[in-house]
Amino acid sequence: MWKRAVCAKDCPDTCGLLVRVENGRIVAVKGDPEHPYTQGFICRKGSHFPAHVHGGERITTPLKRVGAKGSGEFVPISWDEALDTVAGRMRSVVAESGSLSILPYFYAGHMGLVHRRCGDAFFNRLGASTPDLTICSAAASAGFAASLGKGPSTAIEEAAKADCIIIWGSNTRTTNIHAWPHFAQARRNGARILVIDPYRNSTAEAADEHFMLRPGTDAALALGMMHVLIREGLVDRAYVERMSVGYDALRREADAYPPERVADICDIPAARIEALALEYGRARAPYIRTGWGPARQLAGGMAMRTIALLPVLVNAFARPGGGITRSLGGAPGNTRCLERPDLRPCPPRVVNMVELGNALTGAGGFEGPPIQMLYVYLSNPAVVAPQSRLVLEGLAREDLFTVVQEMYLTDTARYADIILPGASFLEVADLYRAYGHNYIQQAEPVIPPVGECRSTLDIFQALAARMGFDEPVFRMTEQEFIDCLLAEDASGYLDGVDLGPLREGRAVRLNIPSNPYADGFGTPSGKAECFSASLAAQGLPPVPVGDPVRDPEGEDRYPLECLTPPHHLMLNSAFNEIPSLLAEAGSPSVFIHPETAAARGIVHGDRVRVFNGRGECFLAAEVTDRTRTDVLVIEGLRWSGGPAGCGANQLTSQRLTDMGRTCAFHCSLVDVEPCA
Ligand SMILES: Nc1nc2c(c(=O)[nH]1)N[C@H]1C(S)=C(S)[C@@H](COP(=O)(O)OP(=O)(O)OC[C@H]3O[C@@H](n4cnc5c(=O)[nH]c(N)nc54)[C@H](O)[C@@H]3O)O[C@H]1N2
Ligand SMILES: Nc1nc2c(c(=O)[nH]1)N[C@H]1C(S)=C(S)[C@@H](COP(=O)(O)OP(=O)(O)OC[C@H]3O[C@@H](n4cnc5c(=O)[nH]c(N)nc54)[C@H](O)[C@@H]3O)O[C@H]1N2
Ligand SMILES: [Mo]
Repeated sequence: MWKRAVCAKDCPDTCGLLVRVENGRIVAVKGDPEHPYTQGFICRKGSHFPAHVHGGERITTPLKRVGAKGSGEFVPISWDEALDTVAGRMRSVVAESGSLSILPYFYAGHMGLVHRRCGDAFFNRLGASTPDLTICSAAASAGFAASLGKGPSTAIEEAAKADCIIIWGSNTRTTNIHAWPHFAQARRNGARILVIDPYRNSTAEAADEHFMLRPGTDAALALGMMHVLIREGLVDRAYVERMSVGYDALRREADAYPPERVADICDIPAARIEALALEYGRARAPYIRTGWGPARQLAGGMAMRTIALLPVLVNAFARPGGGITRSLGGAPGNTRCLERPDLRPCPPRVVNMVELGNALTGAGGFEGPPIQMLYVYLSNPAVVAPQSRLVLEGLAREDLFTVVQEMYLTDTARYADIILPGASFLEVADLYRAYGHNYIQQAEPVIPPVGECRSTLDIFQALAARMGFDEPVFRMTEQEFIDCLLAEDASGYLDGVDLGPLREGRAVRLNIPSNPYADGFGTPSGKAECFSASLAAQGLPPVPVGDPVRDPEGEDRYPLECLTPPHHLMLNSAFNEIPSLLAEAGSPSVFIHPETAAARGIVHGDRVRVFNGRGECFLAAEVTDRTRTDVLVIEGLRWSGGPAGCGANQLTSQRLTDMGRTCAFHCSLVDVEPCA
């Protein structure tokens, strides 16, 4: 029998799934052909969900550490002992150091609206520190919002009608695979697909043209395109007058970016910049898909903001198929019923999750009560957070008590004092939104929790009972939270929406326009903001500027930029637990340009050490012209199983981006050498 489900992984597509169950076990997973957006196909990772759920290494009982932190030596204990130990430790930490010395750390291991945020009420009631959820999209959102306002952008399906598609810093064919059929449809109708990315990723391989720019130079490239659009009279002056503010200031800035200057900054020939701008400006329906890549740079907010103004200048929003996409969808309902900030006994202390290394070690001028207890769920910070060496040093602290709720013995779980076995997404009910389309869907458990595993909500409700928290929210069920989200909609996304099909497990289209910018902009002025007073108020340049910002700790010491984008067969650090996928992915490797390799005596297949002042990483050399001479690329986040391994975040820094206070994951200066 095939049961309907929803993929809960952190990917824009949030696929509709069909899951086959035999004798209580999941034996096959495929795409649901009736899902209106994901249309019956799924990624290679998804077809491995049977192994993800039933893998031999899955943790199925609570565990207590018996060896040194990091050693991975644990013994099974009962749930009562595990929960009593955690609650007892919470009480003693609160008594001795205050509740703010407890830090919950979670991100997106499970994207369901209920289970992802069901720890919020608990930690608010406890008065714990609050993690600032900045690790992924904050710079991209902030940059985009400064120009076009908050909220969903152009629906990807629209792009099927475009005649010029620019994929700007997104590896669509790996990270957002259901977008590609729409782009391919446009191509069959004559559109060209242009990719702007510092390396030839799987999307650039399939494109019509690839602009292999220097990392961090997108704002300059966009200003150079504007320069040409203005000079050639391709700007829709009437629209810009009516629907934007500050165009004259932008025009003056763009004046200073003729293609010859931009060519030097971006390392792309002036003639190609000129041609790119003309193709975009003369298109009937120009469409841009920005990924998050350009935002994972120190001036990443500015990069996104500048790119987002291009469609304004040509009024792409007036042409069917034109527009710009960053993020879609939205959480319907009143998410406060889950988050419950009203339960806090004391003012919050917010800890940026990018700066976990500092928070755990007191480095970098970390202020306030030191962290005495770390509670990790739906995240693997030893692998995904920047500057791993510092994170691991913190996790190794003997005086830190660490709880990790996990399905597998990840690098983070190895440092836990107590591990709580988490149920997988196929073992729980939840409501899902997506960030790559405008549908929501509800899923019921396909099988009961494996072994003694428990859902995230179950675990927090059990802990709340032990802590004596008696507010009704700590007795609510999954279904009650889902009902509450759907009943108290503050977003307007449910207006006029028939929720009937939702109860049958089918995807339902939210009330979100496909071309939202046609109706105006969610900025303070209600117009597109070439000049942003709110950026000025934050001390940031109010008008786009094109100066790239490089990793200051590496300047003059390490000559190569290092990018650490997603791997096709992994999802951030997830799927490292599946041996067959790891085998298919091959040894962890680094892309090195042939000239760069030759200059260092490195040949294809050599074991190399990539390093900078923050850390080092041991990988196999993949000598290839898919990257630039000055750029190394490490695709994917691998588990190391120990401190000195292959995790790319050994090399990244905790330095925050210009907007959104997020991580500049693709902005690290490094060097590489052969291993002895
Ligand atoms: N298979 C797979 N799919 C995934 C994920 C995964 O790990 N694996 N992760 C999921 C998550 S959480 C997210 S947020 C999304 C991310 O999806 P993407 O936006 O596709 O990923 P990014 O890491 O932001 O990198 C996108 C591209 O930006 C490029 N890039 C880096 N620096 C620059 C720059 O300065 N300028 C330009 N123009 N490009 C640059 C990188 O080389 C990369 O090709 O994907 C989701 N989907
Ligand atoms: N260098 C570098 N670092 C990056 C990035 C990059 O591009 N480069 N990308 C960044 C981005 S975009 C993001 S979003 C973050 C992601 O950061 P995280 O959200 O921490 O990423 P994951 O690796 O998916 O870790 C989720 C963990 O949750 C567990 N898990 C998954 N599903 C379930 C479940 O149903 N129940 C339970 N109990 N556990 C579950 C998984 O086993 C996994 O260990 O990483 C960031 N880190
Ligand atoms: Mo992400």
